Amino acid sequence: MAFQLPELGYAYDALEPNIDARTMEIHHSKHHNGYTTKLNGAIAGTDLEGKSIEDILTNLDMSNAGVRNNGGGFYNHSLFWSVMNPNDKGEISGDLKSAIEAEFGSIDAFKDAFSKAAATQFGSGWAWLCVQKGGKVEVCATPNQDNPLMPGVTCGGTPILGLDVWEHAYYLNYQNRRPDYITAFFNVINWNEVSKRYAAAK
Ligand code: MN3
Repeated sequence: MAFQLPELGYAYDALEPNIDARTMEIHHSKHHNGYTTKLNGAIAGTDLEGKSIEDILTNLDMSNAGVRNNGGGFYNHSLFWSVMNPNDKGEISGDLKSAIEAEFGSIDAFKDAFSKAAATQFGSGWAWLCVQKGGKVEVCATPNQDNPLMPGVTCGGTPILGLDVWEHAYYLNYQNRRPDYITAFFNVINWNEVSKRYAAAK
């Protein structure tokens, strides 16, 4: 069974004014769709066909550029859409809140660290909140479509929150103002989903 482009679960304009509808439509129906199609092409007829995306990325041969770029793109965007929701934002609470406070000292300090990682990733890439076995959380960033599941990526554990900082994610509305886009992202994070992913991964 080939990988399918996941649905957003909300309308393209649902994240306005934080993320505009045109950006969401192009990002999902063109960019993410392209990664999905190319991933399917890259694994067709190989022993990766039929494996889960997590399995493929965790055991990836990093010299396999087709699967690295498109498998990363497929997984990263699927996570990204799921951790945003205009109707079900929730709050940072429970075990996740405790883990964040233990690592960063406060929620505000975590937001600063995440925003800094997103703002200082040079060129295209992603900022992450990851969780290691045992529940310790970490903020980091990766270039291009790499992510923390991939071998040798110096960024620990399972990603539970990700922010796309490629220009295609924000340029129509924010142009060069990446920091404004990062600030707006915090208005639409679905903390209930992030908490669920924390509980599953720790
Ligand atoms: Mn993208």
